[in-house]
Amino acid sequence: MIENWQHFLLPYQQAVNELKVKFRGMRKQYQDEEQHSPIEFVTGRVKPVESIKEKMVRRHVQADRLEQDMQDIAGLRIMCQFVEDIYQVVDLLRQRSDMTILEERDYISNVKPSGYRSYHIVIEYPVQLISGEKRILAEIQVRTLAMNFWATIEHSLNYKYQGAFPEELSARLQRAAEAAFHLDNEMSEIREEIQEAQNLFSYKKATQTAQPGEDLTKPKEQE
Ligand code: 0O2
Ligand code: 0O2
Repeated sequence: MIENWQHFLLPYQQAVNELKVKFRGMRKQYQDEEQHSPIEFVTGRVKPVESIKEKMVRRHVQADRLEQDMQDIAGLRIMCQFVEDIYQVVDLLRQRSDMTILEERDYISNVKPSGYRSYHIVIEYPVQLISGEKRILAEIQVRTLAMNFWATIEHSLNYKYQGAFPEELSARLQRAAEAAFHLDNEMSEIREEIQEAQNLFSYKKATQTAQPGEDLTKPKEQE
């Protein structure tokens, strides 16, 4: 068994922190170039020790295989406005030289029986420790805001019912998942119009906060 969890999890925490900064930096770059960002927001967490232990039992993972066999000890979530943005984010991740993609699971084309949709990417990511480099696994979940809304609610209910949903609730959740996906499709249909409105809104906001004489065509200095 792992004796010092804090020590074991330290590189995972470092990876989550670094990746959050990197993915949020990508959003900033799009904003700086006044382009639509495929990344709306980013969250991250290290799996709590109790959840790791529970998953070890459920998935029959031996302690000495934990690093290789549990891929989501470090977990990142990238939320997008549109389904198209998800695939753009995936392409951006494929091009990066600071991580290696080991696995991709497309639960958008292959919806889970629960109704769950998201695009999962498992990466190998090198963290620099005082003892040298350590390559750890991390799972990145890329999803729309609607997919995230559904998954967050279903996850809380799952916690209450321990996965054994009453049939009626399970059917309702599946219908809600379809409704969320319908919403995503509708938003995709009017995507160009939404993006035009968003550009107009950010331009208006910039002109309202601009100092007299400030040239809005020049990029703003870093805050
Ligand atoms: P801002 O300015 O609020 O956007 P940290 O690492 O401390 O920054 P932490 O504690 O890891 O953040 O929190 P978490 O839960 O991982 O991420 C929270 C971030 O997601 C916050 O951004 C929230 O604002 C952002 N967030 C959560 N829900 C939404 C949402 O529905 N829409 C948008 N656009 N953002 C959301 P920041 O970086 O703290 O800064
Ligand atoms: P957390 O941190 O509580 O979210 P398994 O974990 O055995 O189900 P596996 O092979 O590890 O499956 O990976 P999978 O299924 O690709 O991804 C697991 C993670 O995806 C889960 O993590 C959830 O975050 C998310 N997920 C997968 N299916 C569902 C679902 O039906 N509903 C919701 N809300 N989320 C889902 P964990 O382990 O639950 O951890």
